[in-house]
Amino acid sequence: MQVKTLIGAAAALFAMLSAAAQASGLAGVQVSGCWVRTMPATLPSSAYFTIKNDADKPVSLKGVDAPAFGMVMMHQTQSNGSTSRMVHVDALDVPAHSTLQFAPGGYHVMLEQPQHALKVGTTIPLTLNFGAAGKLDVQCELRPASAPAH
Ligand SMILES: [Cu+2]
Repeated sequence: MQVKTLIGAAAALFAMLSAAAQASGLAGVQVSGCWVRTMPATLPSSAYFTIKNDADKPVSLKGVDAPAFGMVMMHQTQSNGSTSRMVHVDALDVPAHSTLQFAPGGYHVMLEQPQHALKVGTTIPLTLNFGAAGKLDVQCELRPASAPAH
């Protein structure tokens, strides 16, 4: 079930919203298709993207920064029948030659305390922190709360 969801989300990637690694420690690592489900200011918004690691060594995502928000956390939604809950994620490994999806129903970046009004259709920057390997910046499209998962 979850794999199916991830594949569906992959189909929604925006090639134009991609970031190439600048730091040599992240050569071969790309972040693409970033978008945000934009919620009213009192509710958390969520960011989704795809990390593709074409390098010969694994990388580890240690955290995400979003200057547009006061609080940023990596979460995983875990579903168990009719109930689902969110679990905090400290770090996520992306093995060599593999892809990691942040997608509705799975991994997401929870964004709280927006620092200014969020305008659907515009973009906000996100910075993915891979520890000693370096950081990657990506622009994320603000989509409405009703945006389909894929
Ligand atoms: Cu969450």
